[in-house]
Amino acid sequence: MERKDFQISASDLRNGFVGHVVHTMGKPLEYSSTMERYHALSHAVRDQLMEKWIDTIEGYLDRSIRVVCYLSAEYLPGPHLMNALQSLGAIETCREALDELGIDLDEIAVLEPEPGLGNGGLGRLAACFMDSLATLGVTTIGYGLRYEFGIFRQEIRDGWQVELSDRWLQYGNPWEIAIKDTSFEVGFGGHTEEYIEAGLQKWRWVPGSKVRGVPYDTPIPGYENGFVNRLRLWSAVAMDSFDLSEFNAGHYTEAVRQKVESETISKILYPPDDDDAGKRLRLEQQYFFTSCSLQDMIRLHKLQGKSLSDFHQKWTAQLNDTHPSIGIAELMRLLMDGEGMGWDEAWTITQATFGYTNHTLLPEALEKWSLPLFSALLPRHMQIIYEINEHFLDQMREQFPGDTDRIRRMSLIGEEGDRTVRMAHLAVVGSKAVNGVAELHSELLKESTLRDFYEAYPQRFSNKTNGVTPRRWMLLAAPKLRDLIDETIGTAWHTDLFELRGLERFADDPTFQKSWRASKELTKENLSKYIEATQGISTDPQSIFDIQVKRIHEYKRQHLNALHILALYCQIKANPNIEMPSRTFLFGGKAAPSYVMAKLMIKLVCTVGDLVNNDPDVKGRLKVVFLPNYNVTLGHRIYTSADLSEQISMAGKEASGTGCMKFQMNGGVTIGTFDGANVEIRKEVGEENFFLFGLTVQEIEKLTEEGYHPHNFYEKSSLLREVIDGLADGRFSNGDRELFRPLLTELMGSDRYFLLADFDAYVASQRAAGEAYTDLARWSRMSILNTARSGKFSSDRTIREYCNEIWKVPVSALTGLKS
Ligand code: 26Q
Repeated sequence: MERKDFQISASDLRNGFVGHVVHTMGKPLEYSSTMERYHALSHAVRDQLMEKWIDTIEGYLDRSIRVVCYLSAEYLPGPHLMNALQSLGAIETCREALDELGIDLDEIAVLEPEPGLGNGGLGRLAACFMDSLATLGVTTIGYGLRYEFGIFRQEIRDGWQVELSDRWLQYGNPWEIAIKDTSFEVGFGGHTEEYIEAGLQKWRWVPGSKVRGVPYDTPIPGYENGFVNRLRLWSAVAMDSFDLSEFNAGHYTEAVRQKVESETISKILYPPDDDDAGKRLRLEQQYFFTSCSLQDMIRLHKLQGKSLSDFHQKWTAQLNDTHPSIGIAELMRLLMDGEGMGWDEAWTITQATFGYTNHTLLPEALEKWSLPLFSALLPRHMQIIYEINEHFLDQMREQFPGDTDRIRRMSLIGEEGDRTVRMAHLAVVGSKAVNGVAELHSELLKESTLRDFYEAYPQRFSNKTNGVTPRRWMLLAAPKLRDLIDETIGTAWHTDLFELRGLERFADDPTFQKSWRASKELTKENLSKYIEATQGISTDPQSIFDIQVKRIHEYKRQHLNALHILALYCQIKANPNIEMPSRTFLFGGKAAPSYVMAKLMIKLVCTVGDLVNNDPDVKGRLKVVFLPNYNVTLGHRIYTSADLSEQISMAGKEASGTGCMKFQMNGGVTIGTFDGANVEIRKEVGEENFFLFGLTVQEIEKLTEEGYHPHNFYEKSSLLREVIDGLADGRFSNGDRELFRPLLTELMGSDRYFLLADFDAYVASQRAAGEAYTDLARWSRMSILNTARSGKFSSDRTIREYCNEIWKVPVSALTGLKS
């Protein structure tokens, strides 16, 4: 790849913008609405990416380039406009261009609805990876689903979560291009048939119905390098032939019903729930996008005039969790039934194509499909999976003779209770590489969840610690911090985050510390204004901003955080003049709609907020705010405003976590458990710059073996008793004793997530953090060192590891180009 001059002039951008207002939106500039201006500007910026985008198509057809295909059911890219402008090095140019027309860029940019095509960490990780892949100049296609309705919009009414539909495509999406003449058919149901061709026994699948997949492409620009990849999301449309036969038979309403039904496949993103009704559709979605993606890869492969025997030389496909792992059986089917390849060759190619990333240790979260559902929907794939299983188990019997228990545990088919297809087992068996997402997680995978597989194929396993893109999470989200760092150490850190080490020598410099604090205070003030405007709650930017944002889940223990706030409140009530640094506690995150306990945790946080925000004794020392509808857009404000980052999951439960890295990069200091990526953050920043507390995985194991009795911890801690008793007797909830009973029953009963065991240690660690904060110079040093030592957590480092060790593709040496 050669260096390109991509500097855009203000007049080019202005002409492009005005041109689109007139020619695309059909309005004179003076009568155009802000939304129309957003669309016109997006088109003008997209135009600037188009030629570079077309260049990367050559890579798909260039025999010497291996293409990375990232297969993910979720993507959370965040708003495109400002990111695209930034990648072109044109934010200020654009501001200038619009200024002359009397138009404010920021007013336009806030109108962009973000594509909420994911639930949380896994979807956001896919988006960070796409940014790094483009920035490193790696030819990539990100494949996924174009959900018409993304993750629900969250409102909080009377402290309870309410879900509203997300109509993100309502006003059209200027960032996508539908490629309607490249589409694929995807079958469902029906039966399989055996037949003989040229003396060979073969199988064909006769599906009961078919759907057409149409790709919608979104450009993914690299940072200031003139390289643009594509995100290709599939949308389901009814097959024409469907309607025809029914129309001809005079069944008009039946034809329309079938059309509507087939198009529901890409309608809605599912939350991670146990909702039975959604199960079948979710499997349909997974198969639909995976099949379209593999058919697309085969089409592109053939376009080069190459034999399919080289498929794995040209393509490498990464499975983002098991959601696309049906692709292993689908590639086998396409190669054998479609291309006439024999089993052994098809299996060699399939295994050499896929890599599998695991994102969870919780055995109950490993994907399983009921066998009757699976074989009704995908009968040919069921046959193929049985055959893979036969070959695999034969091999295991040879490797572990007589160990029938092991064979039963490893089978792709689960036989306990209702029979199931175990997707994680399929993913491991059908891939060349398997990885976890943080060191601890990868170790625990080998020791527990995937232990048998590790013993069978040790060389397949590795760790790839997650990372996040500093382009969005630092440069875009905190422009003032960026300026300060640029002035201090230059700009190389934008594409080589280890360069931030250069800040270490300023960690104790009083002038630099002052600028550092000023930059953080500015973002805190902005967030305070936002909170005042949206929630009507005043917060003090001088107080400690102590923030926990992530999906709401018992293992993440937002309720432990709430218990600590209640403990501080009790201390104030007992002694209203007690000395205590002022704290603002911010929470954000969505609960799965059917997860009753998670919804009660939100209610708990809001109840604690009502209590402490309005009690005159508190004298503003505590503020608690639940920020509704936490998403990427809100994340920009939040990650840059934290003093303390709450990463308090029960040890061994959070595979990695990535929010922790966004806080750290922006100078947030972590209070956290020995879990996920926390372990590595602490190692990088040094133990004196991290507030560690709580039981380790081994200590929890030991306690469990000895018998864990939460009541013992309740008895031992007077502060804990006061908080628990207060919740039970309704003291914190206007006398309502019933409200939090389910929560208390869990905590005092089994306490599966060891909140009570960790409570005292958490309170002590919080006290230490509060003390550190009151020493301005000490805290500033900690904050600066957290940023300076965050280099490891750039997704550029993660992607380099995947490229070198799994995908075997070269990364471009180009970094930080500015023409
Ligand atoms: C499953 C079945 C039915 C419907 C939905 C799902 C489903 C959807 C999303 C299951 C899981 C997810 C998402 C999981 C996820 O986000 N995991 C997180 O991945 C991050 C990136 O690796 C890690 O940092 C987090 O630790 C991990 O929890």
